[in-house]
Amino acid sequence: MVTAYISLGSNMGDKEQALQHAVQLLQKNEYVNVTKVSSIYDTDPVGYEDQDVFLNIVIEVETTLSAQQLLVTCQEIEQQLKRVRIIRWGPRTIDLDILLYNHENIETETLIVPHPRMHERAFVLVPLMEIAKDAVLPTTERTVASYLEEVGHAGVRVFKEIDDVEGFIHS
Ligand code: A4P
Ligand code: MG
Repeated sequence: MVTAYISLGSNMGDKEQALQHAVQLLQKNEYVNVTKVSSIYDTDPVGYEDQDVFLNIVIEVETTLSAQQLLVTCQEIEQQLKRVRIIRWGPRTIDLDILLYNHENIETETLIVPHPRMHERAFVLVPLMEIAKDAVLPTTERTVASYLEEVGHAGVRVFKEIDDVEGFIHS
């Protein structure tokens, strides 16, 4: 059993419902237990200018899946939610990125962990800080807190506080 952190982002359609649905699907997986959920944050888009604001969360999971299997599981959830999206909302309902997996450095064709852009993104660092303030990136042994100090909170606002995983899933 290992601990991993996953970032979820949505900027189309019912964003909050997309986040909730994705976490529900992860929790339903018999090899994954969602142990923490951050608050929901309202975040200015990073990278591409011309798009709607995002809602972002970070979750903690305990899992017996390998990192590669966890990636496939996340991609299946993206596909499952995308199906709804193609009919009604257009692209990018939900994006799931593996941030950290058991303090491992992973670099394969399909998976890089820690996520290569996480340390420069406030929309990842702010929610991660909330649920894992002592987490350390295995690449540099620097804490999430130290990266967040550098990056700052600009463009990231609390949208809704979340009390616990079950409350979020069933809200
Ligand atoms: N991949 C490699 N490493 C990982 C990992 N650690 N986790 C590969 C997940 N996937 C990983 O991803 C492309 C490929 O990355 C996958 O096939 C996988 O094998 P994708 O999700 O299909 O494509 P994408 O979402 O366009 O790319 P990516 O890299 O996820 O985009 P970013 O860089 O994450 O940017 N602004 C705000 N405020 N909030 C956001 O959530 N998100 C993005 C997406 C941009 N701006 C944003 C937000
Ligand atoms: Mg992605």
